[in-house]
Amino acid sequence: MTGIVSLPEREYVLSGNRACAGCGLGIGLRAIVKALDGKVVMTVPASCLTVLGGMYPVTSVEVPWINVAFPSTAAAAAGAAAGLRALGRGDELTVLAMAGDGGTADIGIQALSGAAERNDDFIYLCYDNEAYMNTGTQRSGLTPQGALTTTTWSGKRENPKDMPRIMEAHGIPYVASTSAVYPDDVFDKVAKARGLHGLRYVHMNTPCPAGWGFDPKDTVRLGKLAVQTGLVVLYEIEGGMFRLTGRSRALAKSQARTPVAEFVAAQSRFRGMDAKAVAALQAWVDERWSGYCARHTRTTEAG
Ligand SMILES: Cc1ncc(C[n+]2csc(CCOP(=O)(O)OP(=O)(O)O)c2C)c(N)n1
Ligand code: SF4
Ligand SMILES: [Mg+2]
Repeated sequence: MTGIVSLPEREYVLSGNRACAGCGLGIGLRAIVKALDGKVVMTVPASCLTVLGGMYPVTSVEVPWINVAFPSTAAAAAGAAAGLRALGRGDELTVLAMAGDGGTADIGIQALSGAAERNDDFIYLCYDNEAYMNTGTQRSGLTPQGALTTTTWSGKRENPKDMPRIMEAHGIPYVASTSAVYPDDVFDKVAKARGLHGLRYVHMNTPCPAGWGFDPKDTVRLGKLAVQTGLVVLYEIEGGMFRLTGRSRALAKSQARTPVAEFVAAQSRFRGMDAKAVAALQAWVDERWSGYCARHTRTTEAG
């Protein structure tokens, strides 16, 4: 396990990019590219990630990066992986498809599902800031229930899709859930994915001060609070075996989760939620959490 102070010092994401102050995406991206030693070719659709990357002829990221049409991130990555293999460079460079929650769970899911079914050889990383942020905060299939967006004026009514579970159902070799505010957890999971072959899926929760409605100085605090409540869970599934990791693993032992009400109260996107809505969200989190703990226990008991 990598500790936060032992992450490689080499930086591939330069300072002075165009993301908002306090954006969680930059924190996560730095750890991701470090875990790949910069030996990566990325495919990226329209998103805050494109904005962070910058406009030609300048860029803030020192790795090759192909901007692709919104629905085709996974298809482009499959093509890039096949091309590298044909050139005999398949072992030298990892292909990383990286898209937002809208570009993954809604608009890109068809190409992603096809690539997973074929077990194409690349890492797909969804950074989940829980709405279409680049275009001004519209709801996505991963926006949490109760959140106000410009297309859910009275709060979103539905719970988000469980994207890692959808990917697990494809029978791919590796699925992981992480958070950008735990760069060591991000690093370890991407490094592990790098050492495997086939379609590897990593889901990264990414706090967004602009869209969630909190002060940019609180990005890490909010991201950690999401994990502390059990709304975001750190885990990995390898060869069908489910394991909690990092802070979530410690929480499963202590059973000392923070009430979701604390997380809700810290963001203006939830200002429309009444006590009943918060209780419903808590019940949803509790049920999912017991499912995760039960799966983790089954794995540890199986040795
Ligand atoms: C086919 C297509 N539809 C819509 C858009 C407009 N668009 C660009 S970025 C974006 C939001 C992307 O949301 P997400 O994937 O969650 O990434 P985020 O902006 O949150 O980082 C949209 C709707 C587009 N570029 N192409
Ligand atoms: S809108 Fe959110 S995700 Fe996008 S750059 Fe700003 S803080 Fe980051
Ligand atoms: Mg998004």
